[in-house]
Amino acid sequence: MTRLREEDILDISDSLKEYDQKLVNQTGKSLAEIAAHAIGSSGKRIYELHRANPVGVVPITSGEGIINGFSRSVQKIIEFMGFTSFVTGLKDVGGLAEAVEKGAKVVFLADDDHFVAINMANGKVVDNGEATGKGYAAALDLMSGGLRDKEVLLIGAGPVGAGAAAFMSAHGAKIFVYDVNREQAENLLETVPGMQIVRDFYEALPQYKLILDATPAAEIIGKEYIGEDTMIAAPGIPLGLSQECLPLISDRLVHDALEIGVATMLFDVLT
Ligand code: 2YC
Repeated sequence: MTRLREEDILDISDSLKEYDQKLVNQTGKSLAEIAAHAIGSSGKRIYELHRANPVGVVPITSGEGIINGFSRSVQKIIEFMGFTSFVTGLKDVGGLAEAVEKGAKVVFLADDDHFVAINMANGKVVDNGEATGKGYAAALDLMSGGLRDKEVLLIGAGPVGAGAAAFMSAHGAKIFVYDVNREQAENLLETVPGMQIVRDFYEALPQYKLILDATPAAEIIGKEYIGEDTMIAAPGIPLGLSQECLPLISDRLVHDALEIGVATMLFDVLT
């Protein structure tokens, strides 16, 4: 799974307001509304029910260790959603104990292999990959005016792609999936009825206006594939579009390093 770099998350905390406005301009909905749409619930209801319960974020030193700014970015996104949140002073086991002692109802923590939100009250665990996939699919659903009966190219059949496929299938999209690892795409077919596998990526790519790029592959989509009605939701880090695409697609591309995934994790783990 991709490991974020400090530079990927450097300015998240200071730009949440403008990012939220950008999402409203692109999808008609705010970050919180996209997260609520992703899990099919009302953000207001979740907020009313749970805003009093603090959310703890625990820095984890295992594996490649702390990413500067990661815990703080997660905490700021949660705070932006209107919830009380804090980064624990201690790390690892001490941090988890501190979060519980401070009455955290939900705890966020990530090592190199898993990034989860845990509901301490009922034991629910939400994984960042699946939540991110659902959140981005929800954003594409809103940006496109609704995915029902529309063809979508899903690139990547890992945890993020699986989360996206579940949402898009439930919303009536015709999903065509490509994964460089064909077996992974075939495995996903078993849980997503009606989805079809794409054999040749570059032969298929020009045929799709709606694309969900759930891969960590960089620069796989060049500007020759961007039409004036192409819309791309790209949770994958690094971004799959080459730099030359950005001026052509700017307001029809949804892409961030943490925001949509964390917002969806929070609402999902509280419902
Ligand atoms: O600072 C810390 O607590 C580190 N242990 C955090 C490591 C996060 C590693 N995972 C990632 O960078 C990304 C996630 C944001 C989603 C998938 N990989």
